Order: sequence, then structure tokens, then C-alpha cells
Amino acid sequence: MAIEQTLSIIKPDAVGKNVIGEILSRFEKNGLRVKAMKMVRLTTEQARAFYAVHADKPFYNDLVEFMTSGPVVVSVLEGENAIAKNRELMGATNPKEAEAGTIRADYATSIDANAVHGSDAPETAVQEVAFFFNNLEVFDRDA
Ligand code: RTP
Ligand code: MG
Repeated sequence: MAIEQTLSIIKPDAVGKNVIGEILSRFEKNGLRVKAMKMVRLTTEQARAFYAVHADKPFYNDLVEFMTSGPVVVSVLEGENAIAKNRELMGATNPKEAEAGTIRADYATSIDANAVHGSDAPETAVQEVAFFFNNLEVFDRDA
């Protein structure tokens, strides 16, 4: 298994529910380390760019509106198989389908307000980390 980095976003609904710490704790308890972190409020332009891959989907405008509705916590998580591990901890996109004990099963409200984002592949992870952080903001493995 490879050591990977992945981008996590704690979405506005979860920040609003005051469960930032609960979610970060799940990452830490499951072998992921926080290597970079910040709280930001995305502009419409930034949210559109971040989710550009979904530009032709019917839910795109709602997604952009939701992601700009309040602050989010963006972090780089590192660990063995971090991309898949994070998505396993997140659970299915639709919280109604998310396995019990996953972040979305416990904290998501709906398919739109679904608590967290996680990169879905090595290429998107690299792109998404670079979208939010420069090299100086992502700390070394042992730091
Ligand atoms: P994410 O990108 O946020 O980690 O979520 P994901 O991979 O599980 O899901 P994805 O297909 O990439 O969709 C991105 C986000 O768009 C919203 N969505 N709404 N109404 C709908 O049918 C629908 N489908 C997706 C969700 O908020 C999803 O997280
Ligand atoms: Mg996705």
C-alpha cells in the first residue's frame, strides 16, 4: 500500500453543526494525518472552478450555491491508501445509502448537504491539493 495524500473538505453544513472536531478525529483515529489545513469561505467563482467536472450536471448550480453558503474546513490528509480510506470513512454520497458509522451517515442532512468532500483518485487529489495549498503550506510526512 502506498502513502497517499488526499484533499478533504468539511462542508458548510457540518461546520454549521459544530462537528469539525468530530470529523477530524475520525480521520486521525483511522490512520490519516493532517498535513495542511485552513478555514475558508469559497467565492462562487472558486466553487464553480473546484467542481468544474460537474459543470454539465443538473445539480451543479445547487452544489455551487451550497458550497458557498458558509465557511468550509479544507485539509490535506496523508496516510496509507488515504484516498480510498477517506472515502470509506465518508460513506456514500447520498446519506440514505451511507453505511452506518460513516461520516455522512452520522452528520449529513441530504445528498446536497452531505458533510464532507474527498478526492476520488490520485490525479484529482493532486489537482485538488494544489487548488487550495502551495508547497510551503503542506507539511512533510514527519513534521
Ligand atoms: P464529493 O465530490 O463532494 O466528495 O462527493 P462525491 O464524490 O461522493 O459525489 P460527486 O458525484 O462527486 O458529487 C459531488 C457533490 O455533488 C452533490 N450531488 N448532488 N442531487 C444530486 O443528485 C447530487 N449528486 C451529487 C453532492 O453534494 C456531492 O457530494
Ligand atoms: Mg466527487
